[in-house]
Amino acid sequence: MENRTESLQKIWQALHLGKKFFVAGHLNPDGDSLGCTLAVTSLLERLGKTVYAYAAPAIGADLKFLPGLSKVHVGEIPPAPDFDTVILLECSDRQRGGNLEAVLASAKTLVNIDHHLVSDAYGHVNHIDSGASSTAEIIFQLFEASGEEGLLPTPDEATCLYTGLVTDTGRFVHSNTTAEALRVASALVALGADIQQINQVIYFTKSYIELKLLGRALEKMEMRFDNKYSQIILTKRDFETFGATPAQTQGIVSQPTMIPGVEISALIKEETDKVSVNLRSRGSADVSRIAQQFGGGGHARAAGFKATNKTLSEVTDELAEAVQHVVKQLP
Ligand SMILES: [Mn+2]
Repeated sequence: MENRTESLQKIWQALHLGKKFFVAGHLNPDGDSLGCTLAVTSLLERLGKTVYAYAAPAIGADLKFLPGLSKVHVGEIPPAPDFDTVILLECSDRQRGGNLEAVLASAKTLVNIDHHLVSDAYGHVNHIDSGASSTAEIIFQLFEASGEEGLLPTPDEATCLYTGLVTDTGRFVHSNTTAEALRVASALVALGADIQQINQVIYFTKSYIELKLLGRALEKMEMRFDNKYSQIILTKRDFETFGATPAQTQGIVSQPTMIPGVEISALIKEETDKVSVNLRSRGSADVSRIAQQFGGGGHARAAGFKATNKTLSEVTDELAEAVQHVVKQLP
């Protein structure tokens, strides 16, 4: 990346020049994607701009507390888009935002702000900083680069950005928890980010159904390959028993990696039309490579894939074979 300050200045030029903005993150937005969409939308409104904030469905129940969410058009793209400036956040390629081709084509200026390791420079203005913990960290740096105007996030904007930071760093646990990430977090708290609410809603709220499903999952946890591999299989019947959906399994796959010696954990879910798999690694094994063998992807420590033409037992067996191969090579 070119000099960070210069690159942020170019974004500011685009913000000042534009009048009619479209702002969006990626499909099925996470905390970073949605938090940044809301913070940038609010900033643009303060600058007197017309803004169309967009998010593609669905928005997770745990993010519904974010201030300003009612302004976001969920899944609704205007029929004849005529935005002069489009800001895409968190999108490593121009398709990540969903079905936005007409919107992107209408833009005189496309601004791309992202922190993914592999990211296309598809915008007229590109700010891709893979050293940043989150896009929220970059947006805070953008505020700091506002120069004479001295613009800083409002308490609501700070809440949105802190949500992006805390979720992308896994509550300041993942390896992207840098000194800069913590500096930005500290500044956001000083600016009034409502961390009590964020923590309560995102980390200390689970439904009865989710907790019952977690109980079933832990009961069904199996250890294989010298206790280095933990496998949890949730069948259609398990979901039916509690009236749960496969989306209500957040956090389950990470539980077994707390057991000393477990290197890889898999959550295998039998869904109506597919089998989906979440993988976690304690750090020695790269589970994204396993996921890739099955047409999926992700990061070294967190990855996944979906299989549409295989039975639950086929996926389970083929995955175990791939895992065994990796586990054997670990020291
Ligand atoms: Mn992110």
